[in-house]
Amino acid sequence: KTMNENIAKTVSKFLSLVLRHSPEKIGLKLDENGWADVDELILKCSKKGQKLDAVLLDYVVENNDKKRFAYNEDKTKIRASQGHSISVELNLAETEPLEYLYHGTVGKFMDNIQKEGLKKMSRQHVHLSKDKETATKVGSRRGVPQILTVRSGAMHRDGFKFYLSENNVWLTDEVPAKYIEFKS
Ligand code: HQG
Repeated sequence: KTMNENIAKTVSKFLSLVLRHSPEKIGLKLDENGWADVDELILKCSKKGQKLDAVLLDYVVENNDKKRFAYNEDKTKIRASQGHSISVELNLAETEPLEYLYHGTVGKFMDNIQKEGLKKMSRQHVHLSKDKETATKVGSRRGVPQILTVRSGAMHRDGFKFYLSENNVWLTDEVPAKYIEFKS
């Protein structure tokens, strides 16, 4: 990996922390829609040891592997496109899902998921992927991946709502166990 990519990854992790979970760590305020002021973010990151300027921030927003962050139209504000644990209103449009979506997890959670379905846990939504490859990557973060197939079309017909984040992660409030196929 090039030096640039390593720096960009470090910055991405730091931004995930402050824009999704703990803005107070650097004394940053997010508005109710999760937006931070760009100049304030740059200043407060730099003060707290994460060197950052407008060029580097642009680079991270543009080249981030999952497009985790997005600017507003005039680039005065920035937010995480999904993955928050703090409560923010992203105002995502409800979107009709594909017939099947996928969730990557690990074996130790399977008993619980079979009993109570997929829950948001510490985040604002359950995260689902449009293909098994992506779900496999998500599951691999925690160990040997187990891929669950979610009958999202049936859920939608039964009244469950789905949202598509700006970076193409499917989000929903919960997935009851009866909509999950445990053999993939
Ligand atoms: C599991 C990454 C027990 C769930 C990825 C998961 C994703 C349960 C863990 C995004 C459960 C929660 C989110 C239940 C769910 N009992 N365990 N009832 N229901 N679980 O990190 O989906 O790189 O909050 O299977 O790409 O792993 O951060 O969710 O293993 O999009 O941008 O509880 O994070 O994106 O873990 O990952 P997480 P996730 P970023």
